[in-house]
Amino acid sequence: MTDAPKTLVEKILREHLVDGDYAVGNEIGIRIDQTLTQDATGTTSYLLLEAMDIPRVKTEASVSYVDHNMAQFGPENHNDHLYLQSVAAAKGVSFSRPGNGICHQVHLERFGAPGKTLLGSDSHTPTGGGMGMIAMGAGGLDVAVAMGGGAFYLTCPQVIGVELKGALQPWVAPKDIILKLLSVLTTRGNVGCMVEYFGDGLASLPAPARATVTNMGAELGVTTSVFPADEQTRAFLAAQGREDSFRSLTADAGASYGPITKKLHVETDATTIANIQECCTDVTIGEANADGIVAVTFGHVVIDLDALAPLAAGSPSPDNVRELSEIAGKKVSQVLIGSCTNSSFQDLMIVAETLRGRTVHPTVELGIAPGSKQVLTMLSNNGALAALVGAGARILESACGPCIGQGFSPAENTVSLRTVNRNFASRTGTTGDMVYLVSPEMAVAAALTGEVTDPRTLGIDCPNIPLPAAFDIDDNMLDAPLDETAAAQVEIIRGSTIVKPPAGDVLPDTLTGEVALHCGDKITTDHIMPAGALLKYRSNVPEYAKSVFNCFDAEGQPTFAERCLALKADGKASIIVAGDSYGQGSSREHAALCPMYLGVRVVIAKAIERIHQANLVNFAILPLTFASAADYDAIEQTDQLEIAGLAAAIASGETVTVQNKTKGTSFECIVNLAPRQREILTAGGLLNYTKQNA
Ligand code: MIC
Ligand code: SF4
Repeated sequence: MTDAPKTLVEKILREHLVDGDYAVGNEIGIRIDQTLTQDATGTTSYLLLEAMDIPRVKTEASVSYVDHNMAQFGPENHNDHLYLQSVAAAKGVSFSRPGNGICHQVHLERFGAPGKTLLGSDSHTPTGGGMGMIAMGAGGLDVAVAMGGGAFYLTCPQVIGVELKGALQPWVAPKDIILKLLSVLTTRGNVGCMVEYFGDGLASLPAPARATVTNMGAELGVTTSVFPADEQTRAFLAAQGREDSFRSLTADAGASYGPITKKLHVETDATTIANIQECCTDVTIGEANADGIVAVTFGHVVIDLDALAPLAAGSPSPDNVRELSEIAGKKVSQVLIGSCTNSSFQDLMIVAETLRGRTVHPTVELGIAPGSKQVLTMLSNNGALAALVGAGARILESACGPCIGQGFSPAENTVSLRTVNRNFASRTGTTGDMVYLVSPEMAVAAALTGEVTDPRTLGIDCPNIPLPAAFDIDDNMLDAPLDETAAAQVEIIRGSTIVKPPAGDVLPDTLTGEVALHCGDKITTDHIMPAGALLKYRSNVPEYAKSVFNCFDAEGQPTFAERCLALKADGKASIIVAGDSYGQGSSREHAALCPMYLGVRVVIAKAIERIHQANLVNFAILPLTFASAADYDAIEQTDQLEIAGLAAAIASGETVTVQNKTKGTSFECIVNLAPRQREILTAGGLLNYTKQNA
């Protein structure tokens, strides 16, 4: 018997398989070749690495980046940087110093390599998929385990095939590809899948363009996205002086994708269903059930690049995708070009050449944050920086900055066009913000006209910016790992604002608690654990935890944190009840760690996103899903709940009964845990589990 043709995903995963059987839906453990951390999740990750007594990392490459917490109001950020630099030196980790750039951009430039696995404590780690890597986001504790040589556990994925045909037309951008895909797959219902790109359209897409697509693929809620490694990949690696890292990698001829089934609502999801019908092969739509839900099945997605037009996604969700005709002419008062999605050399050269000799519209503030020191150096050496500055752009540092609400917040009731990947409510730092996620091409058009403008109508020729034959390479801001002797001499610097994170503990067999919050669909990690000006408290859980769910706090009323701490003092657990897609967005484990500190022990939702579910388990919070959506409506905030027989349910149960003492009712919840997650919860969290299994 000959082997069935394999997808690229299957090939790379099989090469790294260390535990479990490769079958879709199974839990599998894979070897991790590379890790990355960034400072906002990194301090916790390294504190946990230290708590696990791991003397030195065992990966091929582990890199610690500083790019998020850069504002430095008070000593917290700099304390973190010094801790991170010293702990990296002590543990054999490379350290990318503040100023060297955004983790994903720098990793792509200097470390990405086809066929490797990469685990990062940041949800946009899939950027590396643009170079044929299986690159995934995870909580910092999972990354710490991987740095220690432990396997990473994931659901063996269903592979969603995306065929790209033709070639992008002038002023239409890689960003439009991922926005189009978001309009088809949405941010919901893709947990446990990976996306794989193929088709003749790949030939004209350079690696950084592909990286834009895989970066924002995180918004689909898939585990990662991957492009084959081909001549474009080789050219990028060669231009980075790293051609020796190249390896050609594609799916086998005849590899098949799908069928993929999505459960959608006939009325509220009507646009998505129409988009699936327009863009997918072999679409079938089942009968609607009593709740109006239909099963929509398709083979693979096809995107015709020749026919693609510029798109935009409006607040508060990256899948709120709009045709330009719907929003053209809207006044724009702020434009931000940057972030790990769109700040490559080619992106910023298109912007610079469009702005050259022109002036930013008087009613617009334009901010530009180059993705890395390499990008900024090249713009400065070739004169493009002068064109940007000359046109009136405000040059921001090479870091996340405004993307995570660190400054450049828009004025009230104004529209901000951003090339970033997320437009969750208030992420900019302004309540009620109105953000459109767009390509650099569309962003620069609005910067010139002061309104949402189709760049094809500018009357300017679209600049043609080929991939450079050689990038400027200078790794002087990248501290190489120390050898073991030198590492042993390093003293780890710990400022007083760095507080040891709390560990989890075993859940009681009978849990009594109160519904501390009843919230709706699409609650993101930015709702749970806001960043922006609070980001500097990442290394101090008791301080940061004061702001958990602060978007739901009402003036003059006790905050969510205060209510939870009062329940904890009373010996009661806090329980969160939520709708669909709970925990979307970031990998920040603080969205589990801080609630755990407050006494949250259970989350009951209609559905929970992958990284967040793993973080809950790692910090010994039980994730449950409603067996019937009607039970979500019947439960209210402050209801008293009791769940008995938890130990057995966690060990092997498929369901658990929840008594609602306030209403005198009971309902069933599904215990949807992989075998290893059951063991982690039984041990009282991943830290305890890892110590027990060391
Ligand atoms: C984000 O884009 O939301 C972040 C900030 O990069 C997060 C990580 C964090 O919260 O520190 C992410 O994407 O995982
Ligand atoms: Fe940084 Fe924004 Fe990218 Fe997150 S999405 S890593 S905050 S640039």
